[in-house]
Amino acid sequence: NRTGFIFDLDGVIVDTAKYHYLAWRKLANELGFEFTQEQNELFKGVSRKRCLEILLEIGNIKASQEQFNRWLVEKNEDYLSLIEEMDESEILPDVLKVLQLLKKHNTPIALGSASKNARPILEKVNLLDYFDVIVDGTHVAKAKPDPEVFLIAAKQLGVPPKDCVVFEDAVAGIKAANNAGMLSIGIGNDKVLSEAKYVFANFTEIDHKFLNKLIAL
Ligand code: B16
Ligand code: MG
Repeated sequence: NRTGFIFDLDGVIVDTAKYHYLAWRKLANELGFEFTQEQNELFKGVSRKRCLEILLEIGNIKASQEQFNRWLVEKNEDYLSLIEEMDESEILPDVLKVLQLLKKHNTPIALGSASKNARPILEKVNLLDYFDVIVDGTHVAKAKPDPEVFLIAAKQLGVPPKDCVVFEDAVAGIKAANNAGMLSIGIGNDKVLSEAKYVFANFTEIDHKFLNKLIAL
């Protein structure tokens, strides 16, 4: 059987978390409260709607459905203007090297992201061509830690879930990969991502030998 590789986007391929943070902080400040980098950690891998719910809980703010939806749109417009200038230079270290190696072996590759902006971001950083399948926030009903996003990706790749490897930076994403019965690889802090099968600080720490083993699983 072939191994399918599924990549999360934010925090794995690019660091868009900093732009999400700036857009959420702007909204919080407009509403009269602070939003810290630390609080932004809670937003990683979490859907846009759920992020706004948490933000309003932090600010102790109640909103009508209409107002809630307006803030969702406003935050996304600010976020889109922040990522407008993104280019290849924002691809995280050695991501390209790993994608190239996988491509060389004709490995099925998917994106599994909570973001509704995933496709335009891949376009901006010029990585669209590496992905056989893109499953993002526009395709899923249930957010990570639900395994839906990764199960759809596996299905579209034509690879059984047990033969898939997932790269994730968020706790919810590692849980989603485990719930899908896939091999989870955390990218980031091993204390935070302790539920992952393996953890690496970033892709520069993953060597060829390990990748070749995964390809031949
Ligand atoms: P959007 P990932 C996630 O991307 C981000 O980690 C999370 O912070 C964000 O709220 C979510 O996408 C939705 O993003 O507002 O662009 O639809 O890590 O799953 O690639
Ligand atoms: Mg992520």
